[in-house]
Amino acid sequence: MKMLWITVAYSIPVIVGSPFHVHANVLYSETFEDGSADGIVVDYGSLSVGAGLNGSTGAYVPDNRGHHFFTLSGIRSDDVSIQAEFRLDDAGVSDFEVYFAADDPAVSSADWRGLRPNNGYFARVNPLSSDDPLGKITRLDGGNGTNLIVVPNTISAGETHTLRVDRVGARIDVFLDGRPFASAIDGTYTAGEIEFLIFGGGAIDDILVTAIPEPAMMPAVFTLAIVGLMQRHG
Ligand SMILES: [Ca+2]
Ligand SMILES: [Ca+2]
Repeated sequence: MKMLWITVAYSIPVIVGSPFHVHANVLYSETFEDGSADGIVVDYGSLSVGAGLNGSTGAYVPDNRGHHFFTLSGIRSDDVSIQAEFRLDDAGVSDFEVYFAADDPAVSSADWRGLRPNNGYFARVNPLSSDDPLGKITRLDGGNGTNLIVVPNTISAGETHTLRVDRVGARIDVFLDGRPFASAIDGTYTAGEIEFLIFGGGAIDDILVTAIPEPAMMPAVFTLAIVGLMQRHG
């Protein structure tokens, strides 16, 4: 009887994560279609809900071409997938960065650098023609950046793209328009905030953060196989 109980207990998470509850793992979602940027704290700059990307009616749009930082309030960044559509408008200087496992200095500053996280990571993608033409996954330690990987950028200003960062344990995988863009292994920071930077004008839309199931919850088939073996030999 005890072995049957184990079977039920370890199978439940898999049943819950089945297509019957496809939205159970959404931690944050914002399409800006309701005209309101919900759950967002602007750390630096000023953004408003404006014309959407890909024909939608709302997106988050910087009010000028300077630096803009914002945080998804209270959303965890361990074992998550962070996705957003973006468009950059300045072919020469634009940046788009997704920060994760990042701290929030929470210190007022007249300079955008004073509000950038001191510790954590960011994934960056820029127009190919920009002054910083490399895509990166960078770790920040006390404000100092160490590039974990640099890759060539492929995008142009004025285009809409999707950046996705998957962070599970120490593994970081970045996808551009669904294709692998850059990957790194670094477990220095595992917890912290999710923040976005946009510079040089543009727009951000369809932000989606989903929890990636813990690897221990994945192998239900193996659990059942092991229990089956236990029962067979029991
Ligand atoms: Ca909204
Ligand atoms: Ca939208």
